[in-house]
Parts: sequence; C-alpha cells; structure tokens
Amino acid sequence: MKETVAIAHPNFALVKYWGKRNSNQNRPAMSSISVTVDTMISTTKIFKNTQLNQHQLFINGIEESDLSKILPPLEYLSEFSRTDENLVIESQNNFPTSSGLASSASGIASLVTAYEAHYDLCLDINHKVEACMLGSGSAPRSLIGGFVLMDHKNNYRCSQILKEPEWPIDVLICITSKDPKEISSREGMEISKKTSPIYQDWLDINDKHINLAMNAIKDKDMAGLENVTEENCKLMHKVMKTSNPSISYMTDVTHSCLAEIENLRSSGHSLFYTIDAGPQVKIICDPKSTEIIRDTIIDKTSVIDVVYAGLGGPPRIIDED
Ligand code: 2P0
Repeated sequence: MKETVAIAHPNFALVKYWGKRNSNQNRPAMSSISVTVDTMISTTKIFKNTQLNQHQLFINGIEESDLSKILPPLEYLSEFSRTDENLVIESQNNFPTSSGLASSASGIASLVTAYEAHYDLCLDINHKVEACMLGSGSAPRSLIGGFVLMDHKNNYRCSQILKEPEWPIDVLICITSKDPKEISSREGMEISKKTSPIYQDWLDINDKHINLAMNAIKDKDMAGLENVTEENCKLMHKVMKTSNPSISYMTDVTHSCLAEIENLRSSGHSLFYTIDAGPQVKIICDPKSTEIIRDTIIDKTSVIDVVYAGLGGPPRIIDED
C-alpha cells in the first residue's frame, strides 16, 4: 500500500498572530513574522484507511478524537485530488505537543506536504497556504524556511524575508513545562477578541510592528529586532491578561528565565526572547553567545531542558512508496 511521509518544522512568531478576522475559515486578523527552526520536527505518514470509513489521526501513537484541525484542510485538498479516500494519518513530534511549541503548525504543514505528494498534486504556494490556514493560522508559515512574512492584506501571502543561511542566528527553546496548556490558542484568541479592552490597540499596532521587524531582518539589525519582538510579545500577553477571563500562560520558571535573559544582556550578550501561548521561553541569540546562554539558563533556573535550534528549511518528503 502506498505510504507517504513528510516532515515540517515549527515556526516561532516574532510579530504574532492573536485573534481571528474570521473564525469559520480560521483567518488571522493581522499579519505575522516568524522564524522556522531546524531541530524540532513533526513527521507525518499518510496512507489509505482500509479499516474504517473515516479519517483517523494518531499523534505520537495515540488516536486523537478531535479532528477539527485536520478535516478542513483535507476537505479543501480533496477538491484537488478528486478523491474522498479516507486516510490514516500518523504524526510524531520530537518535542512536547500542545504546550506552546507550535506543534499544530508543523503538524499541519507536514500533513499538507505529505498529501500533495501522495496524490501527485502540484499545488502552488497559495493553495498550500490556504490548506494550512484552514487547519491552523500559524501553519502556513511552516511551509517556508528562514524568516517568513504572512501578509493578511495580501490574501495571506507567505514569503521568505531572508533564507536561513543569510543571517545565521540561534534559537534556544527553554522548556519550562511539558504539560498541555489549559486554554487552547483558539479559545484564548476568541476570548481576547471579545473581551480585551486593548484588543483594538493590538490590531492597530500590527502594521508598525511588521514594518519595524521587516526592516530589522533585512538589515540584520539584532537590536532593532529585539525591540520590536519583545514589545510585540509583551503587548500580546497584556491583551491575554486583560481578557475576561484573564489568560496567563507564564509560570514562575518562565519569569526566572526572563530575569536571566536581562542579566545576560547586561553582561553584553546579544539575545532577545519571545513567548507564545504557553510557558516556554524562546531565546533568539547571536551564535557566539549560545553556549553561555544555555549553560546559564540551565544553571540558574528550574527549566526541564533547553533545546538548541538553528533556522530551518521548508517541509520535505522523506519517504514515498
Ligand atoms: C503565533 N500563536 O503567531 C501565535 C502567537 C500563539 C501565540 O498562532 O486557532 O495554533 O489553529 O489558528 O495557530 C498559535 O495558534 O491557532 C499561534 P489556530 P494556532 O504563532
């Protein structure tokens, strides 16, 4: 039986998406900019389901009953493959799932990539963006390597700002907890959109943050990218906090990582952070400082682990027969 296996990497947003324009089709209300990382990987195998008359999804070997993130992309893609074949989808992550490490982005991007190859489709990037977005608003960014822009004013066009070797920076992912988050991003975004008094400010500042980050990345300006990334991150977490009910994904360990980042910065190291819908801290740094940053965070905080990554490339097929 034909099986197709694809891999994709997660991406971490420097200018973030938090809030949908349209919940039905899962369309973000703002543009975002991300980095794709290399050592973290979702591996997705697909093959025809001969046992059941429905799709089945297994994540890390356990069957998932909630198919709400994969059915819309599969329905969209079936218009290109012209088949209603049911699939078994087996997805593995080499990192914690559903804990703020963008597993849905890399999971969906690897599924769309596997599907395209499985049915010999030649989809253009805009169709792949659409398929990914129907699954997860951050997933289209994982279709591209390096620094990526997803432009909501241009039909969510995704483009590469810099290729991964053009500005070699490192990403250290401080794992502060492996527990799945209590409020999903999807629920949290809807709560913030409906209740945060500063949600409109968050929407209004998006253009400015996108422009600042675009210029900083093109100029390889670490200090400029630090300013806009941290300002954008702080504002998103303020939007979450001012929501009703108030949403907070950070823990004491998250805060202790932030304190060490300030200390390292005061000692002259070039680094900055971002935090998503989870307690993990992502540190972006000059490779010259990677080792000392990693050692310091491990020595001075109670992190479970610090995962090292460089910038990663686009998804790819690793096995087809
Ligand atoms: C981002 N996050 O831009 C932001 C920052 C989390 C915080 O996109 O509902 O899994 O599937 O579109 O993409 C995580 O949310 O949400 C996310 P859905 P998604 O990376």
